[in-house]
Amino acid sequence: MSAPVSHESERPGGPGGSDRPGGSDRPGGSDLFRPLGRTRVMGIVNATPDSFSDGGTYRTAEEAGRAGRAMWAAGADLVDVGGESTRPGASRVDPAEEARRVVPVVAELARAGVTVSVDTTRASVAAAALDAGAVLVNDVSGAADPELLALVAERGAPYVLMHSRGNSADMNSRAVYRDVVHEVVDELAARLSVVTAAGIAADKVVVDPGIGFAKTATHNWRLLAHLDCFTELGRPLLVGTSRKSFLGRLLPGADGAPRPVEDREDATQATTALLAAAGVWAVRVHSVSPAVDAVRVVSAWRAARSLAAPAPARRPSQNGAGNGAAAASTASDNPAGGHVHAE
Ligand code: PMM
Repeated sequence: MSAPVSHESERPGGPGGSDRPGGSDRPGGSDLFRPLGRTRVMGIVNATPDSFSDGGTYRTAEEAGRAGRAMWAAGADLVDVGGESTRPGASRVDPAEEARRVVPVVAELARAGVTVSVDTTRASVAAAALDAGAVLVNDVSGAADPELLALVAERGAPYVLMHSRGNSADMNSRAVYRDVVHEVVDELAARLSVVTAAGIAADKVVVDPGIGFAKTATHNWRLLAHLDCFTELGRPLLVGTSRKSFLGRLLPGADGAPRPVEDREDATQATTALLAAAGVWAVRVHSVSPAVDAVRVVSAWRAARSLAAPAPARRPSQNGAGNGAAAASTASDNPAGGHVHAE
């Protein structure tokens, strides 16, 4: 993650950003693209029996709504409500059933003043969710359905264009790339043309590399390491790493088995910090409160880096070679020595 990837020019007012969580820097639906000088946090509410992480967590729309409101209270900028699992191998849900799962949750959250997005690939579900108060359509299909695009264009809604190949039945077999970063960027650029040709204004589109969608763990890491390549698309970037299997594979247990979903939260927050430092528009997470904290930490770090004062001079060492602690503090104080971009 070597360069800022958002198009935001503002900087936070001071270390830690402003008054998070739930403060006045949290914009409503019409303000989704207002520069905040920080990464937004999108909380996930999957009203599904079978999503890989939180599937089956909520028995009723009221429970899902309560969870969404708790995310909002914890400082989420958006809450993304989905009614169909997208995990590889998941079977498709009837659109009427998907709407039955999603719409009451969207309606309850919107009534409570929460900025809601709907995670769907279907025009009928998106229409019902927008009617119920959703302000953003999050389409993991990669703009596969012209009907959905026409609906989003007609409503003038902001739209997330996520990269994927195929569907949940065949996406794993399609995870074959020569150069995953440039192929994903090029494929998103091609789909962006389809989206705008369908009448969706380019300035309403968010792009997403689709971590875990038709990608191996190696592909995911390469994409995360080269998000700066996505700036050529000229659109804000949303990234969803939360609890995904590439984190489980990175952190196997003593038996070699991937770390289970429920124990991937700390690793998720490490990716949140990296993504915020890279300047993405938003991260999509199951656990909002630690993500909000991670974003605040990065805001403080970025603010300190952008202060006019030069980096502290290196102290002459007593023995010429220095000791470990001195070397470590010098490396972290010197912007040129860090791994992540200078602003
Ligand atoms: N990942 C999932 C579902 N929807 N939407 C976007 N834009 N980006 C993602 O990475 C993404 C998504 C799968 O995760 P989940 O089943 O926990 O929601």
